[in-house]
Amino acid sequence: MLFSWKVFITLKRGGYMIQDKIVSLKDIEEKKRELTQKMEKQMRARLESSTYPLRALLSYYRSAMMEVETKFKVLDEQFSLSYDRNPIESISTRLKSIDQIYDKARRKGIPISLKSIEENIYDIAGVRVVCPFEKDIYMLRSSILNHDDVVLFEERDYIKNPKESGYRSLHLIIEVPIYLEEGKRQMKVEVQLRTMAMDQWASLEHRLMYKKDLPDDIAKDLRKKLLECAELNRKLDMIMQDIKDTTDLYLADD
Ligand code: 0O2
Repeated sequence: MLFSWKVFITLKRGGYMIQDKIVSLKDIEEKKRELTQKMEKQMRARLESSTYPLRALLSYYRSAMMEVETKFKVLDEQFSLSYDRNPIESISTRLKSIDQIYDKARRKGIPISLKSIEENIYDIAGVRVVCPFEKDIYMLRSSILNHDDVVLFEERDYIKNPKESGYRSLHLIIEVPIYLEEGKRQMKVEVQLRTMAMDQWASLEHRLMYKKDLPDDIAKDLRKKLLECAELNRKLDMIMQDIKDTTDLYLADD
């Protein structure tokens, strides 16, 4: 469709000239699309440059997480060669999302800045190691802390001192170096070490109750049941460890 359009053109020397021009609707649509694309590109560039430092920090955490995961995989490999058994059942990793980081910063009442996030939030990068037996957890703890590039920053032993909920796991916050173009950088990684029974309990409890808002009476009843399950799991771990120790003794005598 064609129609006549009065176009105002700003001349370099100032003033206006009115010019009759025949413009098609297709041309207008094309121009509109070009302008939208240009604006989107500019907005994306602005957004990317403003979030770059945070994305860079997350990528450092991801690298540190990979380093720690590899360290555990190597320990597992070496242990399996020496003792014909794997002390690690599974390893999983997770990086907190930007939203989760902001939520935690708000919850802890710390300023939302890169510096304060890095200084105050220790579980941005997480590595979860699930072991068959409780003694494997402490063996792996000693082995990883023996690495001369690993520094223990904080330790919470929720196996010896379970949480009120019944939650059990060994939490280590360790610092490991990552090597960047501009040099070495120490990064914190949270390691959660658990047995299969502890992991099963924590995964189900996480889905059912953890940080959920339930009516008080129902929550109280469910918490009691989950505590009973945690106790059953503790006994299960104890018996399994006992069976393992006995078979080891028997095999050693053989
Ligand atoms: P996700 O998604 O598993 O990472 P906070 O994170 O502030 O609540 P804090 O003091 O920083 O707690 O650390 P804490 O309590 O030593 O360990 C937090 C992590 O341990 C949680 O991470 C859970 O993974 C796990 N955890 C702690 N308590 C419980 C519990 O009662 N039940 C279950 N299922 N898991 C628990 P996130 O970030 O909350 O979750």
